[in-house]
Amino acid sequence: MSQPTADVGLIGLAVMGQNLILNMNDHDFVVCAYNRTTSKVDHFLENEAKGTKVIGAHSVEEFCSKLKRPRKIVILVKAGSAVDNFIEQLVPHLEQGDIIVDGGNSHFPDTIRRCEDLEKKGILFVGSGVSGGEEGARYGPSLMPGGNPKAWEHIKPIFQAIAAKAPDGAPCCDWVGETGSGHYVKMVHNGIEYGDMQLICEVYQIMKEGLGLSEDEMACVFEDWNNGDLDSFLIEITRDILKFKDTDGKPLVEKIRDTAGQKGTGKWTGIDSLDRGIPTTLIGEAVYSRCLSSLKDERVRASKILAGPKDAKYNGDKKQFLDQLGQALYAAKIVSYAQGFMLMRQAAKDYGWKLNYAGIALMWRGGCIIRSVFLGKIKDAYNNNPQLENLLFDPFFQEAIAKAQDGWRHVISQAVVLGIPTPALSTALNFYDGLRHEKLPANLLQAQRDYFGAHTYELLDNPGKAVHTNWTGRGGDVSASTYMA
Ligand code: NBP
Repeated sequence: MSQPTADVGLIGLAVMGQNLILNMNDHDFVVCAYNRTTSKVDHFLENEAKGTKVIGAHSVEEFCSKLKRPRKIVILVKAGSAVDNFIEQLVPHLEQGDIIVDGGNSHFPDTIRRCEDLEKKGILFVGSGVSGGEEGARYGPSLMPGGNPKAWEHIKPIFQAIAAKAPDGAPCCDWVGETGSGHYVKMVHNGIEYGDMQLICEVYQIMKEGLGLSEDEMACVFEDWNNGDLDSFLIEITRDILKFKDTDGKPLVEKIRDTAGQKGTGKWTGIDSLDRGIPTTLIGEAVYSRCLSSLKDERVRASKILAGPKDAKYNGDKKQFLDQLGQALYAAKIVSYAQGFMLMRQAAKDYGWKLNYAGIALMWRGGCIIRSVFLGKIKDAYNNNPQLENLLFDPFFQEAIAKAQDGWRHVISQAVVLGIPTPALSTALNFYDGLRHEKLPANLLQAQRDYFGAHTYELLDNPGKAVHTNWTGRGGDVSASTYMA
C-alpha cells in the first residue's frame, strides 16, 4: 500500500464534493478523492482536478491508506442510508482518533446517533452543516461543525481556511457544539432561509398586484433596499431575477409556474419546533405557503369561484407605501430570526449543548444563502449579552421594530383590505403582538378545558396549584389526573 500523503479525504464526487475538494486544494491541502462509482474519480482527476495536487482512490481500503493520521474524512453524499453505508465500510480501516465528518444535509437525530455509536469505537464523528451551494463550496461556504469536540483541533485549520470570510475577515466557521448541534443549527438556518424567501415573495406580490409595479420597477426597489438595512444575498438575487429577460425580451420570472418545491429541511424545523413547543410561526407559514402553492389546480378552480375584494389596487401614495413595505419586511425578518434563535436556545437546553449564538450569527454572516448585513447586528446583540433571553429584547432590535411597526401594520392592514395573502408578514406581527401582551386570552381557554374535560387551571394569585370548578353544577368535583398548562 502507498504511503499516506493526503491531509484530508473526501467521499462523494457530486457538485458539493468536487467543489469542496478544489477549494481545499486552493488552500494547499492535499486531498484524496473517492466515490461509490469509481469511474467518477478518474473522470474528476482527468478533468476538473487536472493539474492540481488532488489524488484519487478506487477502494475504501486504498482511500484510508492514503490519509495522514489522524485520518480526516469528509463524506458529502446523499443524506440518509448512503452515509451509514460509508461509515460501515470505513470503520474496519480506521484507527482510534480518526475523524469522520458528514457534510451532507443529514437530519440531526441521525447525527446524534452516529456520533454516539462511533464514540464507542474510538472514532471522532462530526456533523457539519455546509451552506452556500455550489459556489459556496468552491470559493467559501458557511460551515457549521458540531459533534465530538476532540475532532475540532484537527479539522479547524482546514475548515477555517476554506470557509467564507465575513467582511472583517473572520472565517464563517466555528465549533458549534456537541453531538448533533452542527446539523441542528444548519436545519434552523434552512428554516430561516425558507422564511426569508417567503417574506420577499410576499412583498413582490404586494408590489405587483397591489401597486401594479413592473418587474424593472420592482428591481429598482430591491436595489434600493440592498443599499440599506436589508442588504443581503437574497435581496440581491431577487433584484437580478426581476431584471432577467427571456429571449423574447419579457421577464423570465413571470413565465415560471408558481408551484414551490421543497426538500424537507423547512418541514423538519417546523416539526421540531412543534415538538419543543417553540412558536417558530414564520417558518411554519413559509412551509405551508409552499404547500398551498403546490395546489395549483385547486387554486385555479378556487380563483374562479371564491369571492375577494372588488378592487385589488392600492390608491394611496405609492412611494410612501414602498418605504412602509421595506419596514414591514425588516420587522418581520427580525421576528423570524428571533424565533429561530428561540428554537436553538430550547434545543440547546434539551440536549445540554452550549451554543455560542454570536458565533452562529457570524457563521451565517457570509458564504450562505441567508448572508446579510443584518446578521452582523445579531452577532453584536449576543456579543453584548451572551445570555440574551430573546433577540427582540436587545436594544438595537427593540428600537428597530419600534421604528418599523407603524409601516408594518399599515402594509398588513392594506394587504388584508386588498385580499393579497401575507402569511409570513402577518404571522410575524401576530407573534410580536402576542409576545408583548402580558395577558393573553388563555385564561378563557383554560376555563373551557376545565369546563368540558376537568383539566383544571391555575389562579393568577396562586400559580402551581391545580384548581377544578364544577362549572354546571351537574359535573362532579373530580378533576383529570394530569395538569398540563
Ligand atoms: P447528491 O446529494 O446529489 O449526492 C450524490 C452523491 O451521493 C454521489 O457521490 C453519489 O455516488 C452518492 N450516493 C448516492 Br446518490 N447514493 C449513494 C449510496 N446509496 N451509497 C453511496 N453513495 C451514494 O450530491 P450533492 O448535491 O453534491 O450533495 C451532497 C450532500 O450535500 C447532500 O447531503 C446534500 O443535501 C448536501 N448539500 C447540497 C447542497 C447543494 O447545493 N447541492 C448544498 C448544501 C448541502 P454515485 O456517484 O456513485 O451515484
